[in-house]
Amino acid sequence: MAYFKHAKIGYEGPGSNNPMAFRHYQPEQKIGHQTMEEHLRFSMAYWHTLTFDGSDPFGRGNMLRPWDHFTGIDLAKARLEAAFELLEILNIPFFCFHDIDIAPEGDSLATFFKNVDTIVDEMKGYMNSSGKKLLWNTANMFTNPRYVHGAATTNHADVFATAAAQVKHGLDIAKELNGENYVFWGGREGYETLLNTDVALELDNLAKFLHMAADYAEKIGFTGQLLIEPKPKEPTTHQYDTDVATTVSFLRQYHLQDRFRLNLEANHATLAGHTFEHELRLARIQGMLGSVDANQGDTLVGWDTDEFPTDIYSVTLAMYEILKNGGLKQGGLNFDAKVRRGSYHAEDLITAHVAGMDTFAWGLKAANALIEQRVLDSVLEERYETFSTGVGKDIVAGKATLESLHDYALTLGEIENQSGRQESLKAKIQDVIYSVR
Ligand code: XUL
Ligand code: CO
Repeated sequence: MAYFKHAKIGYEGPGSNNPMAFRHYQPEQKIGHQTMEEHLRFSMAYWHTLTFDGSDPFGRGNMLRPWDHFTGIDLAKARLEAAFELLEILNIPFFCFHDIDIAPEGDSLATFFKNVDTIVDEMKGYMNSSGKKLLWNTANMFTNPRYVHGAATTNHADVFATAAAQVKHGLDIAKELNGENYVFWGGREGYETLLNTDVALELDNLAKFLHMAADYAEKIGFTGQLLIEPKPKEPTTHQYDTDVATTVSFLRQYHLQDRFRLNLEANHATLAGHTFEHELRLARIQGMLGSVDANQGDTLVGWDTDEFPTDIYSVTLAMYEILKNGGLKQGGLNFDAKVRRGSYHAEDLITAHVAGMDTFAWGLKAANALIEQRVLDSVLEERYETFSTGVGKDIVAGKATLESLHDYALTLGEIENQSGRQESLKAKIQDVIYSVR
């Protein structure tokens, strides 16, 4: 059965007025040494696209999907079919899911795992016939009421054990489906108040949990990357994996830094008070950039709106960091993004992805031009020039001491600083963005 009566989206170029066509995304187009498809590795998020019904704290679901007349495992099978139709129409090579997105939980953990396995079996068939791949899967350890106080950071050992069971099952699925990554987003791994929380025990337990997961992945020969997705708040007030800096320091403290990398989401960065590119930069320079959840937040509100990414300026700077990282490698660009409650037509699911894919394709072209023209590299070279000779070179080489610098400083006259030229740089970036259009 065809849920979407639409042919595969084609490229029409920047002059097109058709929302069902790409202006920038041409999978085969070479940018540098790789094609756009190889650079971008787009992925569709099952939860926002196949299961989200538009509900918010003030209103019930308003998105009636063409598969919604089914229930239970039949609904799960219908969604699966629709998912692979959408991947085909959009020419998206990867997808991501949580265990509870793909199958009903039933009334016990054993039934849930059985339901998931039934769908995974069918999923494998669709994957084999379509060539679509799993970017990552994950265990949802935040929706079921048992996780009210956390999963790996719960106060209840039986909840911890149940979470461990879900992750074991998730890693088995990742291995079975040849997933390129496996993600840990700490849904309720954080706390509301210190008054009832043993932070030290919870952090130690979280580290133990992650070591167990990495040990098991190794044992079963799962070769995908294990990724942690930082987020500062929502649902808990104080999430343990607040941002890149906090998460990397946690990983180092518990000797997990060689076993995990990071999955970075734009809206999580802005919730943490950072730009998307800041988080990407910090991960990149530490060799920790694993994959990306491509979306954007509304900076006027303080929650995770998960909008489709359409901000070309931010996306260009994000693609700049990704290219400077040497690409995403096993990672990809997963649209962890949902259509607005007002965009409730099934067709909006297609146009939203087209908009996001096109923004990233355009951003890729612009970022590549920024690198080829050495726009920012030459700024850095000039701006930090004093560290390439004399006393600066000694500082960088670790040869200077407080005493040697004291003696040197006393010989100095007035120091002449240069302008940072931020405004003209921003204007230059706009020039480059519009020149590659
Ligand atoms: C929540 C979020 C999740 C993770 C996977 O904010 O981003 O969807 O990406 O659990
Ligand atoms: Co995410």
